[in-house]
Amino acid sequence: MTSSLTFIAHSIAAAGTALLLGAAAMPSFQQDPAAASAPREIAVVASRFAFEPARIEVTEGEHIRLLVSSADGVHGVGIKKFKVEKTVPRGGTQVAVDFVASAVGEFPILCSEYCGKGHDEMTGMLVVSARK
Ligand SMILES: [Cu+2]
Repeated sequence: MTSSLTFIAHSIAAAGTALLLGAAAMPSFQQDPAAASAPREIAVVASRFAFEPARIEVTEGEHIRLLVSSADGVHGVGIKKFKVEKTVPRGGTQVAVDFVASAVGEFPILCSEYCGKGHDEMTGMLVVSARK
């Protein structure tokens, strides 16, 4: 019984929906907030031609979930270092992008879908600082 509940909770987390509900229902998710099990969610809005926030600061080893939505047309979000590559549809639907910030440094966040004449300038920066 316990293992099937755990499986269900993991399925909810993997689907990227109702994570907070899942965490509330499953106290095991909250036993160590610093641990990698519960991702840190960061909302990002893509628009012509910028990401907001343009600079995202995280700590090495953190499990990050970017919730990316578009304020206008189709965009993409790409962070090559962490093999992130997702299309962000028009209409404001949030796309969940999960990764572990496993390397220290500054990594460009690029729009991976051509979105107009400012597309090439549409960049953000993921800043991963060393764990203290
Ligand atoms: Cu774009």
